[in-house]
Amino acid sequence: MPDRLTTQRTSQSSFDPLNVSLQPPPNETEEEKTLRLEAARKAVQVSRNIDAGLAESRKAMDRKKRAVKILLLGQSESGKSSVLRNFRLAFTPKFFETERLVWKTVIHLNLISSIKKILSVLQEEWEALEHDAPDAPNDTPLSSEHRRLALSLSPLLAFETSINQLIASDSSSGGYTVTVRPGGGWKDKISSFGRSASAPASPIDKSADPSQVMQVLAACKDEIIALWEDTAVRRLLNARGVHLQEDAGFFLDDTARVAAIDYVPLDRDIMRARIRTLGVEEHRFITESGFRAGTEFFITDVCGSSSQRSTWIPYFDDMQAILFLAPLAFWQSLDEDKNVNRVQDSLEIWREIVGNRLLAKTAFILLFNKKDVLQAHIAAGVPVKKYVPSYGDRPNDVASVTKYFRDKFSAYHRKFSPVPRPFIFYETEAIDTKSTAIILGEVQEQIIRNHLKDLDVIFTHAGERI
Ligand SMILES: Nc1nc2c(ncn2[C@@H]2O[C@H](COP(=O)(O)OP(=O)(O)OP(=O)(O)O)[C@@H](O)[C@H]2O)c(=O)[nH]1
Ligand SMILES: [Mg+2]
Repeated sequence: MPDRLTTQRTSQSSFDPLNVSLQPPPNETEEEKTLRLEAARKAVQVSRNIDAGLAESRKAMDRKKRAVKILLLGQSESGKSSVLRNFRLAFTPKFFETERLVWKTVIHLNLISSIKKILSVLQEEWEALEHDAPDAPNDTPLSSEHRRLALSLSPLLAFETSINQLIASDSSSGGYTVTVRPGGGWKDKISSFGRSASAPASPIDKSADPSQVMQVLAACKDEIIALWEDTAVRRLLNARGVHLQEDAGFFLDDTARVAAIDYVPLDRDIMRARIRTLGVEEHRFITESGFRAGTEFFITDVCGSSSQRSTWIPYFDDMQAILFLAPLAFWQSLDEDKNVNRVQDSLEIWREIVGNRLLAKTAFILLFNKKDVLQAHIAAGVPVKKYVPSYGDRPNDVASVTKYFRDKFSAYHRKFSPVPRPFIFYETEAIDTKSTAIILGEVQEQIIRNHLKDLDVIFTHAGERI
């Protein structure tokens, strides 16, 4: 009885070369026939798999086209990753919850980084004393008690090195900022320790176990507080220009809470944790809550360091919106170049980005982030004119400073945009999750509304409706 494949083939045109090649050879044995049919079945299966794969990738492309794509830009430490964390807290709270304990390890590393800085200042002081002539006057504020404290805290440094080796990129070792390998793999590495019931195999593994760090931190809690609250240590830090309170990821004032064994990071702690983004990270998620729950987002977060900005360009294509983070830290220079004022740097990037033709259809949303830090500096009387002479004799208050810089950003936006587009601007404080959630809700709504409008146009032209 002819098989189905043979029947189909014979019913088609005999001029089809494929058809001809699939014809059974003359004098085919039963065994050859079985093999041939098996090969044909496999070929059909392969072809179906390819079709399914193509359909799947077409669907994925279509999904990506409909998804909302946002690019976070701005200099290093402007708050891009913090805004992303706020986004996840506001719109994917269940997912956010699954990562809460991972942040505990990052916060512990931030705390140890601050301790490491204090210990290195103490060490420098002791080394300077050793190099002084024996009869030189010894006016160091440090005593043997400081040596004891430093010694008792030194094991923390070994833990920090081990955990960094576990999660960090090769280029980051030895610094004070937590830097992880690109992608989310580092989070799995931290979580896997918590999940594993068995003890780690080697001593290095053991010291990289975040729960071990937790134990040691809890045991050293009183020494950490004593060191940080010591007036001689504070004086020495001031004398050397080390202002830890101004550092990103500063948790020394919260040691009693953060180093407690049962510490669970608060939302605000997670927003204050510092972890430098390396490379470009694309985060895809579907919103669980909010006005338009179920919307798919692709949010791309980048590294803001000057040397990494060329890596942003490939991600310009097909973005609905750019959230541009620009803290008004007029008193600060870039870490990577002390001669460049931070606000001037933000303005330069802004000018280039708004003028980029690849982004002509992209909405720009400017966030003057770190509003709280600006308020604190203005309240402390830091004069804008000293750092930005063109500010002149305008009033040294938050409203005037904000207006001054907003006008500059707005003028660049108007002058350099390839097409006219609205200037959208917010003042934000990414460590305040409530106010940030409200702003992100508005931003999300604007972006989605524009995106749906665009999609409608695209799909109507193509003859299909979404
Ligand atoms: N006080 C205050 N701190 C903030 C605010 N926004 C962000 N931070 C902190 O600033 C530090 C840097 O923020 P990130 O979000 O890591 O900065 P980033 O732009 O992603 O930096 P890179 O990854 O290096 O490009 C973190 O410790 C944040 O907690 C804010 O509005 N106020
Ligand atoms: Mg970042």
